[in-house]
Amino acid sequence: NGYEGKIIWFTGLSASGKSTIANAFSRRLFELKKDVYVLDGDNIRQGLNKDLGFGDEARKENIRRIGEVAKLLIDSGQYALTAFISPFREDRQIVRDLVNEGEFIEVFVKCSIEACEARDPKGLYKKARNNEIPHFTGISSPYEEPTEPEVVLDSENFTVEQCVERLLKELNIKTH
Ligand code: GGZ
Repeated sequence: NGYEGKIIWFTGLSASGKSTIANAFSRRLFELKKDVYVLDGDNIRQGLNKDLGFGDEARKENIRRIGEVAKLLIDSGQYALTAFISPFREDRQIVRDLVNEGEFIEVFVKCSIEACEARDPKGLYKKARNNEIPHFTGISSPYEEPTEPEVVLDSENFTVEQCVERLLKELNIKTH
């Protein structure tokens, strides 16, 4: 391959659409013959990071390890798409500093807490409101919005397909 690997780092609230958009984007990149891999809760928090919970320190370590894995993927020439809340600015900056300039693309999946809570696909917001889940992002644990993300995707007002097309444009990926 052409060794054009990058980290595409999706950040946003639970139920904002990070995983859905990352997976749709990865299918599009695959069709365009790019080497791509998606890291998300399903393959990381169930495996490598299953020893980690959701306190501030655990989230920090979660993001640090994911950053190191994503860096290995770009070393192998892949697009590493990561879909984690990654609520702390400092932790996202640490990952940015791990790789070369231009190899870390921060994508803020922007969706209001009200809309995320209305979606509530797994019933987690409801549980968090009932104090059944401690430190829940947006309710009892902070989410620090990116101040200078490379891309902002408004997942509240645009479809997954529109967000994917927007990303291809923003990243200057040729589709022909
Ligand atoms: C936030 C939690 C929590 C708490 C479990 N706070 O919507 P989901 O279910 O599928 O995605 C959320 C996921 C968040 O894990 P991340 O690794 O992305 O978080 S972080 O980057 O902050 O480390 C949610 C579920 O795990 N979940 N408990 N307390 N989300």
